Amino acid sequence: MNFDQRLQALQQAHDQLVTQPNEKEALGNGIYERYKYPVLTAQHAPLHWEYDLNPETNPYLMKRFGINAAFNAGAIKLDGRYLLIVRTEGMDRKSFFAVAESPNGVDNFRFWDYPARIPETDEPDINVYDMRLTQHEDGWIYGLFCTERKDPSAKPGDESSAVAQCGIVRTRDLVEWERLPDLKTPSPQQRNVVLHPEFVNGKYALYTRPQDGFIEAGTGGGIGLGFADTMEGAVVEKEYIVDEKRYHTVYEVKNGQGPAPIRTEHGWLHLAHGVRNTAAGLRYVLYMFMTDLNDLTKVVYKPGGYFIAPEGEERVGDVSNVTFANGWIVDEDGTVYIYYASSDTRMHVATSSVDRLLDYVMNTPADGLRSAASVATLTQLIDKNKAYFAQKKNEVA
Ligand code: M1P
Repeated sequence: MNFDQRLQALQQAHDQLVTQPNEKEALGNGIYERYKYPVLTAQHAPLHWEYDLNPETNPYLMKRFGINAAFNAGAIKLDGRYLLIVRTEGMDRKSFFAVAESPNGVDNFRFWDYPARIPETDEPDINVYDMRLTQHEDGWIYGLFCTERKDPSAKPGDESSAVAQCGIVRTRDLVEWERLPDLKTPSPQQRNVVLHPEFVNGKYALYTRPQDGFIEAGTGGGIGLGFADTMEGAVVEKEYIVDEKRYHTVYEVKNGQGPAPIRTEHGWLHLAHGVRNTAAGLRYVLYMFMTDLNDLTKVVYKPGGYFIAPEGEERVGDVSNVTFANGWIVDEDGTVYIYYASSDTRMHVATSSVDRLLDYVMNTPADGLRSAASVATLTQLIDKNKAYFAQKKNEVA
């Protein structure tokens, strides 16, 4: 195959992938429907990112800058376009942000021509990832993300220890980005920090995830909430734990807020991830809860167990057995597009509606925290169903 033939074949394969119509699963679980194909993968990266397309300087048409994964995307709808700000990871392991756009939210996602150009602070970021976008009532769109740098106190020879903190940018259009100082909190490290969309008593409210070390939440952990007077040098003096990690649950090791919560008439709907330990390593699943409209520290509903867990091919990837979500979009008609990543490798979508998510969160039994409580909950449901069918039978007789 010569250069031109190879280029044509690559273009054809790329076009086919990017324009592949997606299909909603037929039955689902009543809460949401998954879609058949991932919405974004490393293979969605434009050819002009990965290849030097000049036959004189790249006669073998080989990859010059390989993309390894496209995952953990923040999401927003702007001017009728569904936009994801994707954690795009090169083969060199560095993540960067890139925007992908779709006309309908479920397929035809295409990356913009250039990755996002995120300015740095005086202390350069080594790795950046997992941006949460919040359209704040102050008029700005904020992007809060994890900025990772080598731990200055790492012992000689330790090339793994890192410090994770919350980087902050703001924009109006996802094209021009203004970098603000990193968030300051009382915790040694932070990941999964998310800005609440409304002021609370005139202050910015931020969900945090206090943690002692880079991986371990340690004595920290739980989803915290703190308040800052400004985002131009944001400082959270105190973190209130809203949703703590707990023994023998799907969030026993650590948890973290997903995207910014959705305001509903009953309360704020939250999507989060929870992590448990297994003999095969950590397992990341998504779960939901609701907080009080007037008191963000108060969890008013919390269904037991997971909302989305990795299934089928989703179970395998660079970091297997992981689902992670930091973006969702609510449409004008109440449809909710839940963007979730699987195994630190690719992006998927599941759709639901605000009404269905409210029903799920408000009417699903809570985790009873003991096997006997699960049996009691199940028995109650079976009794209810039996009584219902007995009554129907009587009505017919
Ligand atoms: O590898 C799974 C996830 O691990 C981290 O999440 P958390 O801080 O909650 O443990 C992040 O690196 C995340 O990007 C990644 O998907």
